[in-house]
Amino acid sequence: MSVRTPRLPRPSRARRAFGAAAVTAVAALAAALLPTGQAGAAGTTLRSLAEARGIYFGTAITQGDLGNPALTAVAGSQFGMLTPGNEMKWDTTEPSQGSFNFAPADRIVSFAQGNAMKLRGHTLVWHSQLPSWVSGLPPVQVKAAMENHITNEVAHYKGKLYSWDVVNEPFNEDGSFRADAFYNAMGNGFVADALRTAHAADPTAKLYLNDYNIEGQNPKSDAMYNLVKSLKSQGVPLDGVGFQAHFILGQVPSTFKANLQRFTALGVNVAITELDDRIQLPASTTSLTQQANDYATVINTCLAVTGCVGITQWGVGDADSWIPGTFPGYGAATLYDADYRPKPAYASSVTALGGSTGPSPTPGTSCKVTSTVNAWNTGLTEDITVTNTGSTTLNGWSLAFTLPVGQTVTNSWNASLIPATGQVAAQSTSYNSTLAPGASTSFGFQATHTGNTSPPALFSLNGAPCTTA
Ligand code: 9MR
Repeated sequence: MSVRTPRLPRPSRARRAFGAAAVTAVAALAAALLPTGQAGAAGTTLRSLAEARGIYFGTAITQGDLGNPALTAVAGSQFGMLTPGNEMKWDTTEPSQGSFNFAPADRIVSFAQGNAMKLRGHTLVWHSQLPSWVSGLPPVQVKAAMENHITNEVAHYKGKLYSWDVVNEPFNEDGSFRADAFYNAMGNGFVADALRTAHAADPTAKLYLNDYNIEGQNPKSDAMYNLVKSLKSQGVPLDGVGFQAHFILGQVPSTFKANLQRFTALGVNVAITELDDRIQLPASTTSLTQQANDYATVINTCLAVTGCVGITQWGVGDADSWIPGTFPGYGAATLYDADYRPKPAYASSVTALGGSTGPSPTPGTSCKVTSTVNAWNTGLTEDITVTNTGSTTLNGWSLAFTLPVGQTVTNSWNASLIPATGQVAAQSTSYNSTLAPGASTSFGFQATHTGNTSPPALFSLNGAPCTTA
């Protein structure tokens, strides 16, 4: 059982209202900047940073993953919430009628408890990974089978789970209900029935509806919105909506935040439940930088929405992701590469959560920065020279600075800039990573702006503050 109780997002928390070669090079660069291999500054984890901000940061693992020491080391240290990828689905838990098998999911629950992680149960009622005996039942028998399934599974895990995805993916893209075994037998009333049945079996678990392609405002999210509104008005036990967030690079919807907010306005929490961001392979410095921006956008969105309780990435590293198998030619969708080295998106996620991936300042490090801006009506270029005024040779440097509001980096030279706005880290490249005492190096970037063409401020080199000329 649990060694200690991890912190739950709860109402008392301040912001909670409710309760390629380039790939290798970039990953190696990120790893070089993250001396422990997985974390940045000592003690910094996605988990601890997220919890300090009042949200959780989770991942999904499957039974087979438990035999991978590199994977479990990252999962158990960096993530505070765990979702079994497959093991709580109907085809595993009740493969033949009335015969339950919780052993695979129990192993994942034990792993989570051993690492003081919370758990999201996934999923009770779903058209997929549904054994054929259910879809083959006469419609008149489906309701009893569904209720029996929910009652047994939820009772088995009573008191052990933070939440349940009670109903998964009920809608078609046009917002109509998916004509699965449950809808065909009971009409849309199956949703309320499933929620009530789950609540009776474990009154403390948070009950969710979960779907994909509902992150932006569109016919499908409108349908989910209307369903939630109707369920809440009937007093059906429903605590939250899960937004799977299986994104395509550069396509986080512009309506994401407003969409989450219209749901929380209905009195439910929202969660990002299956986050990934797929890249057309091979990934490049450009695509990995875009991915870093996408992850930061998702995190910043959740942090900005009161009632967004947390974020779960679907899989630990790129090798564990469902993406390459389902979308041939795409992959590299997670925060970690195939060897569990943190990618640029890891660094941007840490930064978005308020942490730093930079090393602790090396004793004897000090620096001076000069910068020049050339601006026109909508854009600017900025040239920055940093001088090592300290006594230590830097082998790999990262110059952190704050970009003025409205400036967004579009490209850079002689350094990689991540993310494109706000708190930016300019990281050395292979040919300029050594900076001896007294030596200077220059890099630059192009950015768009919305009127403020001031230079960046608050420079620090490898964690040590710089003077500006
Ligand atoms: O990650 C799961 C993968 O191992 C399974 O093969 C797949 C079968 O549908 O399900 C994956 O998880 C899905 C999740 O349960 C619901 N949303 C979509 C996810 C990706 O398919």
